[in-house]
Amino acid sequence: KAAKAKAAKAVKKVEEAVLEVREEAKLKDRLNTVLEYDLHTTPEEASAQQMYKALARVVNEQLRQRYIDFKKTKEKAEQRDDVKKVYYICMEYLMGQSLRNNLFNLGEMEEVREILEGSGLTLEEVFDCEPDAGLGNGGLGRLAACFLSTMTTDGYDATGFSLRYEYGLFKQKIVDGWQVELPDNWLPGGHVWLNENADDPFDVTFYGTYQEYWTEEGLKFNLENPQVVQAVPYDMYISGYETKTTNKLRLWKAVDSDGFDMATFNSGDFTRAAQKNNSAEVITKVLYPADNIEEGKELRLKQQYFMVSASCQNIVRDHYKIYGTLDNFHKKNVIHINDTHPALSIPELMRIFMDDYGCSWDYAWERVVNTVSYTNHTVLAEALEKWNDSLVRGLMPRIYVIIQEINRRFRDEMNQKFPGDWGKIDYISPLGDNQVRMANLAVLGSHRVNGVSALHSKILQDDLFHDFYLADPDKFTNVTNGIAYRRWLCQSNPGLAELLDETIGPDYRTDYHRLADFERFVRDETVLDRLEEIKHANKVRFADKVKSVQGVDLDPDSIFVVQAKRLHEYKRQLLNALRIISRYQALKADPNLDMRPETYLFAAKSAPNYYLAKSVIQLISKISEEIEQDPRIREKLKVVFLENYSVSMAEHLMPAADISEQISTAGKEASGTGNMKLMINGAVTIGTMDGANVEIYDAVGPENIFIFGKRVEEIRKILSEGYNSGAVYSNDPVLKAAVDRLSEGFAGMSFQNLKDYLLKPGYSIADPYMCLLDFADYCRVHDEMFAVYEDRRRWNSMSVVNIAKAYRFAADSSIQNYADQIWNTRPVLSI
Ligand code: 4GP
Repeated sequence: KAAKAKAAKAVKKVEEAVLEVREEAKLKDRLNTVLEYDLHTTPEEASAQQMYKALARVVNEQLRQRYIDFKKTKEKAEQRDDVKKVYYICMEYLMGQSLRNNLFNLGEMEEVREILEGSGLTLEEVFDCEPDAGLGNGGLGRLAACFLSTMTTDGYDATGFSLRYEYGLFKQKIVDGWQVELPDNWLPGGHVWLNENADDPFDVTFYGTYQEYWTEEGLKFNLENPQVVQAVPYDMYISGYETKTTNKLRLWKAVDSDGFDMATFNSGDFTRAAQKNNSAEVITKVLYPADNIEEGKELRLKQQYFMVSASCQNIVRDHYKIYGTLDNFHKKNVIHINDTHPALSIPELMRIFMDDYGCSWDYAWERVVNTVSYTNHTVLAEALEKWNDSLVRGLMPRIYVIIQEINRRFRDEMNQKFPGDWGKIDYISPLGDNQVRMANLAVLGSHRVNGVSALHSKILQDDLFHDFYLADPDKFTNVTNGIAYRRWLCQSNPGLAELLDETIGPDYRTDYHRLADFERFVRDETVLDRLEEIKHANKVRFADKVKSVQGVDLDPDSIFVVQAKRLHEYKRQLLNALRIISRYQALKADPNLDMRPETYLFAAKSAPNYYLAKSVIQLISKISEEIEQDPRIREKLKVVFLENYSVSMAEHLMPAADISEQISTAGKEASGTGNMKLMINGAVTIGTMDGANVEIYDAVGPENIFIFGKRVEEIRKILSEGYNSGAVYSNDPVLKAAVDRLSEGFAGMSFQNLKDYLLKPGYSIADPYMCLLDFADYCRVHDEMFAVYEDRRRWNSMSVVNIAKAYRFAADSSIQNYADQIWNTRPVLSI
């Protein structure tokens, strides 16, 4: 029996090998066909660009086929009670490049490497031809991308919805230290991944004159002369790692529904004919380049409703097609709204249920609330969306009427809970002060609300949404963010991935818990030495990259200190800069200071109209410029502002970092995910007790992280007593010298404005994010950290613990939590 089983196993293996060889041959044949017939070249003569295009087409075709195959699996699951379709609606998906990711997931990287051998091209050269799909700003958009990819690997039936922006996040150029924005025209290289479905559009209605009237059947309405815009879907297939599951990200493009107005054009009014088209198509022209900030512009609201309306119509239609009823809508679908941007899903679903499917209010409301869930991503007051009533009413008259009714019923309900407490009720209502408050709408229209780290979720309950929490505590929960570690570790850091394969075995690639096994090697000298070599090699690789794109030399033997994230006051790049200034001053005073050379790497984009953030970029650039002019100092201290931070740059940067700077004012960073990407690549964190840093601290223990600064409660207390940055400044000579140096400036440019910001009236609060308050502690802990860095054995063992404990921040864990606590669903396929 045993021999038989063995033989059967051997036969199966041979069959698999044969299949693989055939697949490989197929891949090669298909590639050659595309090169020959579509691009009119040969594998030997193809340029890197042509090779990228051909490979992308072949891979996209493969994914399309897999998507079709997976549909059959999904259809079987439609009758299961424990499975729902997950729809993740988000204004941003920061996808980055796709070719490497897809080849890696499909297990085709080595085959393609071999195929390329004959062509004289390297994989890297080919990957470099792909523009990043930068359809997002920062944390929120990258999280959506990590989640969609992880849901796919983990076998969920998941669909992402967003917009097909013609221009992604701007390209950043630094000119004389100042950020300049250039358009990111990504489609010429990126559209190969977008599969147009011109036959399946939806109509989205704006404006019009709205009138209600009574008939025998009740209240009816009429909308005259609306603008109807067509939403045309473009599907990007999403691959998962070692799985048959294939999902899609559906991106909507706005198209003028009447087509081009030929009559007007023919009558000679060329401009008006073109303008009419433009007014529809401008909706999906460009991504708003602001992160953590409200953009109260009409076009932004139009974008939101356009995305929401097309997506919700699509979801309801597909459901009805399968089941022929909406009775089970909430049992079969999850609609997750990522931040408040898609909150109009709530009234839009009500509209579709009532107006298109003839449902009653109560029937519709029960289904909508039980389908929708909402994640909050920021507590910053300036990021909580509020829209003027008149804007909403003018743009979406029917939706406004529905929001009014939601508001009326909600206030009645709250009056039962908090009788007569109108102050409270006014505060949490969706309508008030002539505004539509999107956060209130999102909370009351969802059955679950979550924050993105334990601390942030607690702040939501205790503070931002406290009254909602009192009314319905069970609605609130936490799901800590996570990262797609197969991308951020296995793909970006092949050296480390190989070491993990050798030490703990490759199972960690499919089961994130296994990563924890790496901690066993915390005292293994061979492993620690390997880790040191891998980090060094990554630093060399990164230095080469920086040299080629920016012409700057980095010293791989220096310490790489990295702060990479959007530029924001609360993230406190200015605190980092102040400390660097004080380092510079110390070195100036004593150029012979015995120290290992330090390299400070900043990567950050600022919102285009955020003047203060742009000043900070300029400050960093000018410090860098001045230091470069001093040969004695530049050997020891180097500051580099990396231009045009993007997902693909992050993929090179994370593996090369020694130190991860996570220094936001406590209570302000909802979670952070860069902290997780750096940690899993072996960097050690210096940070405040904020966002997910708190959980990193819990995971690695106090001896493997460097914590400084005031805690949330301390900050609250100081603020209530009145924070006086001037007193902090006067009492600390090192700090004072650094701040004073801002007026004198760097490389001939004064930064008096930043000194004023930190100290002076003229700003309503001086130093609102308390850089000065945390400065001394920051410097003290940094010194400690540098001292520990010199103990290479200890440092590398800290790295081991950070890598091992990062298993807690695998997006797979977050997705499992969403599925269990919020969505109440399971995978269609298990890995
Ligand atoms: C970001 C938060 O600032 C960041 O802490 C969090 O990790 C990320 O969302 C994902 O949850 N918020 C935004 C935004 O990007 O635009 O509000």
